[in-house]
Amino acid sequence: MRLLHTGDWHVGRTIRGRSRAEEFADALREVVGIAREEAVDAVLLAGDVYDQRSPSPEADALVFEALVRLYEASIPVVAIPGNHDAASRLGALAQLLRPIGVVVVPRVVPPSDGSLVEVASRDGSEIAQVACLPFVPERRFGDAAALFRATEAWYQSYAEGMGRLIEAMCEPFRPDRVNVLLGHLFTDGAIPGGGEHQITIGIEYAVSPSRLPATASYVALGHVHRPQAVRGAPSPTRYAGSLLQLDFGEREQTKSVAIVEAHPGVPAKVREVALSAGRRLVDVRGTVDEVLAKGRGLPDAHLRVEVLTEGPMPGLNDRVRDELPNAVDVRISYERVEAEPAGPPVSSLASRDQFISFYRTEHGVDQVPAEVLDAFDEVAELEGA
Ligand SMILES: [Mn+2]
Repeated sequence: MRLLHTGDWHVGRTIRGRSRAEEFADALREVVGIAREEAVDAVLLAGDVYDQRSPSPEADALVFEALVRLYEASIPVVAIPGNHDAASRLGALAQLLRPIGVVVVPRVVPPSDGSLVEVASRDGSEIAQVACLPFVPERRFGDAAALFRATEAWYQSYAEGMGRLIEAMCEPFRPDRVNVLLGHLFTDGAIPGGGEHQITIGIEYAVSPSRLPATASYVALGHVHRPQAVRGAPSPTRYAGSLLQLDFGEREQTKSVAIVEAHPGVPAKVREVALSAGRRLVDVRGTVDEVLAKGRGLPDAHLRVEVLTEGPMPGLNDRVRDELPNAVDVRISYERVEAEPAGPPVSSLASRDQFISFYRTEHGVDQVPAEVLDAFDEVAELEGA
């Protein structure tokens, strides 16, 4: 059978406060299109469906539309929450989603209580059993472990416990089935994409790839935003990566979905299908003229602009933003002059001299530009200072 593995949609994510709804709509349409063209038997959605625990109605509409389109194409979906999703919210939605072929396993439960999801191929010749392992926050690990016959060894570390949890979740794997583990977790050695929350990417959360099941046909992971195969795992294992370049750490990454050809008793074969939807995130650096020229040549990208100048240039930030409407981040950079040896305490100065002292330290310059001082005087006058 053939499966499409995607995850880390993060629908609702903005970039420096700007909506990316159109990009999400395009990217989700592209994913649904690939699922149809490839005639996949199911979609595996590996968590972080939403960016926020309380998503906006707009984000909901985008996700619901994608799920309904898959239903119309008779493509079932198996989904788990990631660390960004509210498991309880997805759990409530699960009831509504079930009749349209979307099975959500919102929290860690033993296989006999619903975490092992069966999906048949269209022709009925093969059956996949998907062991669903939602993200387990460290503080909740005890609750998850308590559902199994956890021994003391489980509690030695998160990684060790997760290894045992994975083992228990995959225990029902059978050689006559396509066995899949669907999880949202961080494996040791994975290269972060840059848009993840750092706190959940770290050594204490890292599960050794060797703890992933050897009996799996395929392991479909979410959490890391750079699409990649996981080295050192006993079965074919991948992070699908995110849907869009979510932050500047993810610039230059081609996003993709994985098409998984799986049959019982053999390791799956995996193909990456690149996504073209969504704008690129691009760094632009140089003098004012350089950044404006480069930026005008990239009208479809979200730009992070760094302007190199000799010193502070009031109004430059606004000018760059005016001329490059797609600049989402503008910084002015110049070399800072070494701070002067301390004079009298700033608090003993008149407000104008306090401001001059502040400005010189803050901007690392000797002279406060005349127009800035004029502006200060104007404000000071209004304030009656
Ligand atoms: Mn994520």
